[in-house]
Amino acid sequence: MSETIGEWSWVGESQRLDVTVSKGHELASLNGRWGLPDFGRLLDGLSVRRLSRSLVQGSDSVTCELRLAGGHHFQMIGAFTDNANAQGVLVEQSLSDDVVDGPGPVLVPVFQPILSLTTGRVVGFEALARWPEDEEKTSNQHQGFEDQALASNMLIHASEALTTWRALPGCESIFVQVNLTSRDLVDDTLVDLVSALISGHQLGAGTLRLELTEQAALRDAERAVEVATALRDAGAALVLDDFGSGHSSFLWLANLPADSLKIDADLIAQVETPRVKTILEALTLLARRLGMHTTAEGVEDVEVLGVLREIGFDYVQGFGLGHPMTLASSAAFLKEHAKNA
Ligand code: G
Ligand code: MN
Repeated sequence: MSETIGEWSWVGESQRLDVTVSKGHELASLNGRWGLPDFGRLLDGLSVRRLSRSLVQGSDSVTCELRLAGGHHFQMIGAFTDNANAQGVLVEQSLSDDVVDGPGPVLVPVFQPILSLTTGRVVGFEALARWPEDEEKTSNQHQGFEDQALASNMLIHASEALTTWRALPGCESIFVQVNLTSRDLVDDTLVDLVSALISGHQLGAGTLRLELTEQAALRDAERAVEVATALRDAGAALVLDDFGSGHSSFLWLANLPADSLKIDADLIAQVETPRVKTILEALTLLARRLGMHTTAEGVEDVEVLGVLREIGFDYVQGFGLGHPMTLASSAAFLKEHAKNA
């Protein structure tokens, strides 16, 4: 289980580490403004070296696993905001570079490309969780592990992926979409984590996007809208996922300040049926009038791209355009696509 337990910032000039841990937390002893040698006294030997390497000769991103002398593990995650200063969050859980050891099976984040129907270029990716030792299972079948740990881990990995992609030529405004569940929305640490990731990695406004379904509102609709609004205020964009099937109502669309609408794959599969085409035309028009972008998901057949463009969709996503892929493959995919565009 991972949990955001506080925030940190590093001021290079004065070599000070400011740590704020939530009140009453057992790691609250880390609270304060520290010089590295003093903070180091709280840590085991290897951690001290790791910490000073991350902060003193640090590069862009900080992901530093630390162990207190007493045995507690936590992670300092964040990024440099300029040459000397860095900030981020403290997470209680162990993460490694690409593979996350959570409770249960090992999770690997993968990224599925989202393309613009106007330019044919990759405009963003949806981050998806995969459990490689169990290829057949999807995230839904791991519901037991779908807790804050999954959302936090995916948000952290997605933010790091963004910093990798946007360094590539022509990819400065690329976005990433992370799925959130109703449980994630009621977790008090979510807004803090999103906010810290956006400021720590200096992510452009709206480049970290959160996908929500109306299921997120089933527990407490008022609270869901409140948290969603706070996430948006923190600089994240909101995407209504799976719209047009299951849990998706016009009331939810009316109340949620969403930036983008993702139309369910089951509707897209029937795009060539006249009734469905009419519904999709009305939906894309409605979205545009509400100032929202639209994405057609589950596009397996590139032959329908012309019809989808004609209907008025902005973006497309699906196996026909690109399967979910590892971060390394996604960077190669981006380079290839920039060439072909
Ligand atoms: O609920 P959500 O829309 O987030 O679901 C995304 C899931 O859909 C992922 O598991 C992804 O692998 C899968 N997916 C993405 N594109 C396609 C596609 O073209 N066809 C099918 N069958 N599944 C897809
Ligand atoms: Mn989704």
